[in-house]
Amino acid sequence: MMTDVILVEQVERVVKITLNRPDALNALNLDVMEAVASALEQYDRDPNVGCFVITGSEKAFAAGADIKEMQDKSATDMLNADWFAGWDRLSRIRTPILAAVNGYALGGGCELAMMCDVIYAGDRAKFGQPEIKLGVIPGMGGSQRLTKAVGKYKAMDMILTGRMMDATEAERCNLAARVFDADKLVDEVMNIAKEIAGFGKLSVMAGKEAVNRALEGGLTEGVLFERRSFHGLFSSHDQKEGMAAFSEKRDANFKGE
Ligand code: CO8
Repeated sequence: MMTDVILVEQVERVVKITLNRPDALNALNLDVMEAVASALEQYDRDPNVGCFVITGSEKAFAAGADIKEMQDKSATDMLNADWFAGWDRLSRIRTPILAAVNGYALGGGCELAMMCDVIYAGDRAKFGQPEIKLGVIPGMGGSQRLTKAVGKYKAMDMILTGRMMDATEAERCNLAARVFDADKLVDEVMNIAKEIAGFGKLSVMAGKEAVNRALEGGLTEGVLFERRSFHGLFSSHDQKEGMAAFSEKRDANFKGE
C-alpha cells in the first residue's frame, strides 16, 4: 500500500507539513515536491492560515533529493523535465514557512530548509551539501542561498568538501535562527508559528516580503519598498487595532484586514 509522502495537519491557524518517507530518510522525489508545493499553495490562500511549519522525523528532515530517482537520467532528461523547477513555487508563498529541522538536512533537504523563511534546528541536526561526493553540485538553490546565509568562505567549505555541520555551528553562522532540544523542537516551533499566526496577516506578509527584498535587491530600493509597505499598512484595520490596543494597554484583536 502506498503511504502519503507528506502528512498535513492544521492546528489552530498553523498548518504543519511533515515529510513522510521514513524508509528513504525523507528523500525528496517528484511526488514530495508536488505534494509540498500544492499544500502550501492551497493553504496560502486561506485567510484562516497564518503560518506553516515544515518538518521531518527525528532522524532526518530530508537526506537530499532522491538519488535513486535521478541516477539514470541524462542531461537531456533533466533539462527537458526542468527537474525540480517545481520547488520554485515555494518562493511565491506569502505566508511564512518555518523549517523545524531534526536529524539530517542534506543536499536538497538543506536546500528545502533554506527555501523556508526561518530555520529552527534540533540540537542533533546535521546540515550539509554533500553533492560533490556524488559528482554533482547543489541544484535546488543551495549554492546561492547558503552563500547568502553564511557568506562565501563557509559556503565554499561546505559545498567543496561536502562535510556536515552540526546545529551549534549552524546557529553560529546564521543558518539556524535558534536551536532547541531535539525532542522539544516541533512543539517549540509550533508555538512560534502560533505566535506569528496570531498577528495581523497583512503585516506578517509585508514583513516577509520586505526581508526578502533585502536579499534580492539594492539597499535604496529595499528601503523604499519597506517604507511604501509600511505606509500602505495604515489603510488596514489591524494597524488601527494594534496601535489602539497599545495605547489602551490591552491585547490586540487582529482580523487580517
Ligand atoms: N536518496 C534516496 N535514498 C536515500 C537518500 C537519498 N538522498 N538518503 C538516504 N536514502 C535511503 C538509503 O538508500 C537507505 O535505503 P535502503 O534501506 O533501501 O538501502 C535508507 O534511506 C536509509 O539510509 P542509510 O542506510 O544510508 O542510513 P544511514 O543512517 O546509514 O546514513 C545518511 C544516513 C548519512 C544520511 C546517508 O543515507 C546518506 O549519505 N544519504 C545521502 C545524502 C546525500 O548525498 N544527499 C544529497 C543527495 S543529491 C541532492 O540532494 C541534490 C539536490 C538537487 C537536485 C536538483 C536537481 C535539478
